[in-house]
Amino acid sequence: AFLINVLNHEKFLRGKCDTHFIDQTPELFDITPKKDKETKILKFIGEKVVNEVRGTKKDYDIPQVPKISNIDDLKGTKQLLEEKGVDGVIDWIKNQKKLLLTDTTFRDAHQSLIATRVRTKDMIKIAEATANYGKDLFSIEMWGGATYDVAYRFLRESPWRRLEALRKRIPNLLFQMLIRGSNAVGYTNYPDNVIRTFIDEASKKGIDVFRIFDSLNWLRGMEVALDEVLNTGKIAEMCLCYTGDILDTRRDKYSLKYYVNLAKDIEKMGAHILGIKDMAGLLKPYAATKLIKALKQEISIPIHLHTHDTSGNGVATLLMAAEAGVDIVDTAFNAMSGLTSQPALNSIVAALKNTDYDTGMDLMNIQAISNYWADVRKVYEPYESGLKSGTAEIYRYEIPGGQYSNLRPQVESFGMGHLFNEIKEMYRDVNELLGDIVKVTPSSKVVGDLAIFMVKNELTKDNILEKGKNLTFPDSVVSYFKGMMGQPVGGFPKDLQNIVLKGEKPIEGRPGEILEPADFDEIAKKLENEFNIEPNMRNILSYALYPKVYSDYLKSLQEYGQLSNLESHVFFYGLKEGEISEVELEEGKILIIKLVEVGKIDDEGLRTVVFEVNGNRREIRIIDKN
Ligand code: 3PY
Ligand code: ZN
Repeated sequence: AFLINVLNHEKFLRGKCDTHFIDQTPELFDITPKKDKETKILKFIGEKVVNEVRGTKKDYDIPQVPKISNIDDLKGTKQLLEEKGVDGVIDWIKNQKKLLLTDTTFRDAHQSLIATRVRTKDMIKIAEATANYGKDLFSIEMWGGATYDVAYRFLRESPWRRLEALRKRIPNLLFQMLIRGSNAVGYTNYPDNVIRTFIDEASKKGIDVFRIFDSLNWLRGMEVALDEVLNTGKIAEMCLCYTGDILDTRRDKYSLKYYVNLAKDIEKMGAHILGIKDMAGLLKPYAATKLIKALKQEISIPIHLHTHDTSGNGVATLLMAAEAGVDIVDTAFNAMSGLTSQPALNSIVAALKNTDYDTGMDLMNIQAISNYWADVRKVYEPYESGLKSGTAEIYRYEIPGGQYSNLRPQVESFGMGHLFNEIKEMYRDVNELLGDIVKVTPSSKVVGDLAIFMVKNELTKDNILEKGKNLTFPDSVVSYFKGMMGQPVGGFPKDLQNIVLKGEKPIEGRPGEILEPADFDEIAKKLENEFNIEPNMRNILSYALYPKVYSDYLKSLQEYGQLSNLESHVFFYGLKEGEISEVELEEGKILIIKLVEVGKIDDEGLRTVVFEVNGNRREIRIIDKN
């Protein structure tokens, strides 16, 4: 706090302090922890207002949270797991005629529609209503995938706190997470001790269903994660990732037979549920019938279908799958569904009313939840992809939902927006060059990175072997060819592998076998010494998974404090002059912050931002960086 006072002091900011400055300025010692937190938050808002938003903030409706009661009486799938164990849950699933639903609004829906930006605060507000009105759901997917990274990196909040906060408010439903096999919630293979400890800790903190996949459908890449989930007594859902088109018999690499064999292996390995992970939304409605029917004859574990609605055929695919006997499907509340997200939950519920598959959910109730999300979504408008309609071109490009909606902004950030169509075509060419691979994080990132790299360097699939000899390929591509993401179906194309690796020898085994275990004690010491935080397994894991991102988050915490209690419109856009917002600093301590005015820039490039906090005037001086 002392340092903050110094840094914010007018004399210091103007560079007018000599060695007596600290001795002669007693107000620097006016430190209380509360004031310190308050100053940090005002500084954060001040910087938004002065340097990022600059008077452009819009008005936002207050999202209406449906009024509910009796949260304590709720009993759902979570209690079933606690009382009857995994076998009890699996038997129960198999005995349901109704179609069971997972809601992905808290995870994949916003990952695919608005770059994973939904903040915990917006989830907390609707959590109790979701527990009540969604009491017939099978599970809530609320963790994993990109959410872990983005929470720290862009939202400056802890994913562990999200898990804890939602668990407290949704005591009745299974919580589900997506784990990328040996890549955990990252983009690269991690040592086995990181994978195991991460799963262990996630399970203790409230994850019940672990959806495990490998980005190349390489079973060995899922072994460690599966084994650890089985140790925890939670539910192991192992995936086959769906690519290609089983209706097109000319494409025989990923045929019906391929998937059936893979599913049988997954069942043999001990998975409790088979996940069909259709990350790009390529499973056409009639293909769903064919696939589910065949699988139902060959395996006896329940089947959980995940798809994306990128083509607009998603609801049809789910209905055909239901008809063919699928047990559980992924959907998102309507306001967060469609396009690159999951098919629409409310619409599926309506479609199945008065049929054998009736989900039992109340349409008016779930409408209220969707309405809430419709208002929340407006705050995240800058993160929307701009896609306005479903597109059948996804069958040509096979780009996963989240990547498809992110690709244009990514390409534009390289100044290559005008080459967007070329890059999509190149994505297809790269897939062919690599021998037609499964494309999902992180293998999809390899294909995307290589496509952009090739367009940038004027490489084509015909000249890459010649022209690529003298080029250094992107890190993800090198790592892929080294075997550090596992082994693709059918192996690597050897000639391209030689060009990329330039003589380095690839590995053939499981990367986790050669990676040094992470040294948790060492990390603990580092956290203590460098960041002055008390280490626990959660923050040790965050450092092990994302050292740079997590360190930056801790630095942000030191500078601005906890920002998770700010309203999202304030977190993203600050306040307008005259606008008031409440922030709960800590349990029961509320700050009512009003932005009074932003002063004119002075000779030295500073602006005084005037606030009223609980009626007291506060001024914060901010350097105008523009
Ligand atoms: C993820 O890995 O985050 C995905 O959602 C892949 O589809
Ligand atoms: Zn998905």
